[in-house]
Amino acid sequence: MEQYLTLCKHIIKNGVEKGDRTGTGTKSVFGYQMRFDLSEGFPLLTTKKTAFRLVATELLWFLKGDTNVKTLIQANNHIWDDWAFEKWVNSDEYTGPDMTNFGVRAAKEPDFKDVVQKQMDIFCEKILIDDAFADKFGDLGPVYGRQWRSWPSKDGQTIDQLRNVIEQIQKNPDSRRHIITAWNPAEVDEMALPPCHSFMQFYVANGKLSCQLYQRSADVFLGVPFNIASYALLTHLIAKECQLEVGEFVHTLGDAHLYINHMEQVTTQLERDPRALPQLLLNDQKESIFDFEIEDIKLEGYDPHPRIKAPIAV
Ligand code: DHF
Ligand code: TMP
Repeated sequence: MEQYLTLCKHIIKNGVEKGDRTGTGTKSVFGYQMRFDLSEGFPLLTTKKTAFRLVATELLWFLKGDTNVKTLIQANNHIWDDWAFEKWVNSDEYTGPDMTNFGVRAAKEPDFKDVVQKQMDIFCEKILIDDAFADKFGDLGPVYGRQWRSWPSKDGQTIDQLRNVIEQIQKNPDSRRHIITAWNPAEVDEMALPPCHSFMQFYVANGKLSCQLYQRSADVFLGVPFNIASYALLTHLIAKECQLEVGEFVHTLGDAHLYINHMEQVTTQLERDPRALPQLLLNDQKESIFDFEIEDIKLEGYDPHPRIKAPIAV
């Protein structure tokens, strides 16, 4: 995972200061590529503890075509809460304290952070117990799961891009068209967040499956460690289904940024030495990746440095 640390150093050295949608401020570079040989171990950061359980439950949520945070909250995964919460606090139904720009304000004011957390707890509770509320405010719009599994086509049908790609990898491995895109221009406006990891391609050579991702926007401290692990896991799952070995994960970034309020955390991380990578263990009894549950995915030998907390820009 040296490559990840090299990316951080590259942004610190060459990044330009740039404002951004969230009002936080970043240091940013445009265009960067990393390659991870998946046969060398599972690329989960060792220089800070990264919650693989959250990566895996999020990926299973995408694979099932789900777009409602209710399923994630039931799995005790809260990484998408803020973007559903935002819809609720901006709606007429919300009657609590003013939540304008709650993300930026919570990152700056500890007292306000507590106020947000209280409303967030109420929100999560309502999502879990009230189906109508969850249908209305838990759904993030036509995000990843919807586009991967049921991209709406012109004739009113839907396209299962993931199933089609798996079938083509099996039938026609040399094809140069193993593509899945989450970027649907007709629906971007309806999404809580337009897809960051937007476009992927698979490639088969020498009995190995590789994957390349184009990520248009990359929060290098918080999002990228999750994104690397998520696509590595996806590549392992598809390789297993297609009886192939794993090759490389090629990660291509568009706007690669470090948020200004993550700089101290990044510096801490850069002082640490990377450790041996863990190994991924997948349940061999499961025939299809569409049947995978969290119990079927295990990681062995993960011995990271401690977690480093950082505020997320909403
Ligand atoms: N917005 C921004 N600004 N950056 C992101 O990385 C991002 N990622 C999203 C949605 N919106 C985003 C979806 N993925 C965390 C990681 C990935 C993720 C969302 C959130 C995160 O907060 N990770 C923390 C805490 C994890 C935990 O709860 O234990 C971490 O320290 O890794
Ligand atoms: P943007 O839509 O203005 O680009 O903001 C999205 C932010 O979220 C940006 O900092 C990138 C980050 N992000 C990731 O890095 N990885 C992800 O998987 C997701 C969903 C978001």
